[in-house]
Amino acid sequence: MTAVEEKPATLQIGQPRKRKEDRHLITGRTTWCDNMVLPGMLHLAILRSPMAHATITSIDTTEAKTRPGVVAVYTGQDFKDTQGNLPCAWPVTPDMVNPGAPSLAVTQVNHVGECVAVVVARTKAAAQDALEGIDVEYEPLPAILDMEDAIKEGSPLVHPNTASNKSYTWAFEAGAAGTGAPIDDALANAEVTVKRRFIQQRLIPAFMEPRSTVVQPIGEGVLVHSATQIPHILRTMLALTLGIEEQKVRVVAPDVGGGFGGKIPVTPEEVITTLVARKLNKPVKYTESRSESLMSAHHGRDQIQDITITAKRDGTVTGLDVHLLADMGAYLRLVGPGVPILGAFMFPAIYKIPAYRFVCDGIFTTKTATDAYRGAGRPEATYAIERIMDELAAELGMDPMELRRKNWITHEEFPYTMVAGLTYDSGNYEAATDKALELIGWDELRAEQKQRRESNDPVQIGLGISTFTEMCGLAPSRVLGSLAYGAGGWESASVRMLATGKVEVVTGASAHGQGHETAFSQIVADQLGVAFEDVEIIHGDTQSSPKGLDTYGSRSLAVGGIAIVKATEKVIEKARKIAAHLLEANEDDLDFAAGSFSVKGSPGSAVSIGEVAFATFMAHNLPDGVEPSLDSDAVYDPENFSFPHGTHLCAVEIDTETGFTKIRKYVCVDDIGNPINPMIIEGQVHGGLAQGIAQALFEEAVYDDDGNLTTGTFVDYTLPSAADLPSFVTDRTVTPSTSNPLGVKGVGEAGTIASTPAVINAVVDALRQYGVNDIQMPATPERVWRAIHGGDTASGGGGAHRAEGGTNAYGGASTSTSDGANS
Ligand code: MCN
Repeated sequence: MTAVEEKPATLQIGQPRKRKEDRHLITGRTTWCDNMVLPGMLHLAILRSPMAHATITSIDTTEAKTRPGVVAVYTGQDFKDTQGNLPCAWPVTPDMVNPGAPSLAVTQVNHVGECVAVVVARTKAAAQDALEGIDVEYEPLPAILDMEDAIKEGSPLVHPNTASNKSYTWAFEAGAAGTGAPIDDALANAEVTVKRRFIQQRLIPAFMEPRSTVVQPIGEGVLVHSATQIPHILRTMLALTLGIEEQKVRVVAPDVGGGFGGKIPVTPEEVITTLVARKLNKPVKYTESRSESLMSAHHGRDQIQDITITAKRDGTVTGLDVHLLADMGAYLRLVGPGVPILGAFMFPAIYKIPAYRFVCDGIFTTKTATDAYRGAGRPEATYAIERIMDELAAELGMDPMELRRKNWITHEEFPYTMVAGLTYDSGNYEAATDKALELIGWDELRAEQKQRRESNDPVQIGLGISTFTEMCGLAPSRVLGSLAYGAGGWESASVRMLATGKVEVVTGASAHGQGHETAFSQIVADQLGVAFEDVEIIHGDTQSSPKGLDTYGSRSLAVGGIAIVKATEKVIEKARKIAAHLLEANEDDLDFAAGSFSVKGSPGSAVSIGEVAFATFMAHNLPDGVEPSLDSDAVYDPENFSFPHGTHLCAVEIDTETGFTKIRKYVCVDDIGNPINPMIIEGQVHGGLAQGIAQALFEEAVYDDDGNLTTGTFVDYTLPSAADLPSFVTDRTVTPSTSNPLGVKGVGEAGTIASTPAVINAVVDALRQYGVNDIQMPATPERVWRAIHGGDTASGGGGAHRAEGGTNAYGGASTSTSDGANS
């Protein structure tokens, strides 16, 4: 038992370990899909619809077929019997209308950018050039862009096979447990009522690596490499959609450069590449251009929110009534219909609201389909409730923080069952808020605000609050089942001790920038008492990791991480049996600490888990009936969601002469339970903040009246850069989750969910003195200027929100805003 190299075990959980995966990501010594070159590989280019809505009357591919290097040209007609429909796994109501979504249009196009024909050629350039040789004739149909118009009697239909442009109505109504308070009573008897319409503009998940797929036919099956968040789900869905036996489909998500939800669906491009590769029996690669990505990869948000809050004069909230119109775009994507429904559980947020109603209509328009985008339904809900709490405070003449304190769940009241049905296991809103107020210097800022108002300073200050919570760690399978979601919420793990004491861990989570290899290694190192460096995390390949439900909904730690804990516990139990045998002791007399089994009371009599692994490999001296392997599997189905929360405070300076908004200070105190890796957490929060602030101030997908995306490049779709953002002050309180053994809550979406209302509340706070009580996002300088100087605050979107001359409004002080190396 000496072949094992012993390393001192140190406590890893809670340490800011540098990310293991970054060396190869940063140096490019890695596999991105588009880097792959296979013998005989062909390249695919896609002709996309220039029309928002049209009948395809003819497609002539003759000339394209004669172009140099071209191997084949296909249209929807070629695959009309084999392509099936793209899967939608979330039929939110039994009568939800799903008109079907072909990957390659056959008779009609329903949004600009829809796939119409493909060229397969020996080089990418040849394929791209030959697209010009395809002649498509379209008979235009009316573009349908406005959700309210789309559901008016007599509106033209997006899909000829549906009776209306409404896909579904999902409704929920409840009075808080024991109160039975109906919302209609709350509305009828309210002392104070505040109504607002908030518009969640359409956003584009602009991941760093464009989508890319390489498909290699192997016998009757396929090996699919794809820049996807969901290799396991993609495998099952490709099998079901294309009728390939599932065991013959292997999906690999190699290193994936970000997703933010944008790589969740099964995409038309993945299906088309698979169809073409099988038809030609050759490996085929497709990588989208950035313009294709912005136009055709799914979009996020796009909701009209009508929200009414009722309260007593003393500020006690008595009811909340929410009606959403949610733009599905032209088709239902994998989880698109369910995204706004996730929000249904989050509108009541942290407040004890006795009566609640939520109704959501999912609407078809002739725009790119929508689906999950970082936060998926929860940023929208958080925005609406946190904005309307400020409006209620203004109506009552009350301090907005005081109103929140009056209505939130106090820390003694946990666990607390919300009116929307969720039971929040733990939280301490008071602690996070007190810390945030102190960090930002709230009272001083209020004093300065007063002074600037009185002196009519051209630069005015606004202060914004977001005391948010969210549900993540998706999700208990039975809850998903009750919501008609088409999969479970479990996650799997395998932990294998090798002969040399090193450890291989297979996880069903599929990282695309989150640093799982590092955080999961930290957990395993502490559990087994082995060195952090001795743990290898294997993921993202359905052959080596056959069971999994992938990465989204900030679930990988709170679900996948716990599966790993459970598997290590089983390994330790087995090791204990073998150790007892080796030490000639009773199992119950052994202690296990820091990777070593020792006999209680005689610490000199000990054996390390590495030695046990070696003994297991040798198998010369194992207890009777014990198999010679030291490994175990676990599948963990969480008992509850996790509920991160926090207080985000934002101070903005508004130049009343230019309308430019500068974030003077942004402070967030997040509570995500026990931290595994504070450095990763910090990165996740920074990236999340950048995306949430981007919604507030910068980004909007804009369509013209004909349904063309006019923000189809990064010149027009104004993604902020680091120079556009301030240095963030981040801190934490720790209130462990009581629903999982690590006490952890997710962090991957928190910054995005919390930050948008904090910023807009600050902007409105600065503008309230001019009679302004709302501003349409993104709050561009033009919109802010119009709000101050009188006029329409809804127009003026899509414009750049940059400091003049492109200089950094933050004096070059911006820190990194990335989530990690590849986000
Ligand atoms: N973590 C931790 N301690 C905690 C909570 C989390 O150390 N108490 C670590 C985890 O171990 C993990 C990371 O933080 O390394 C994020 O964990 P988690 O909250 O479980 O989220 P997921 O890993 O499931 O990631 C999904 C989440 C989502 S839904 C989006 S969208 C998003 C995000 O992660 N997209 C991202 N962060 C992203 N980061 C990058 N770089 N790129 C994306 O596309």
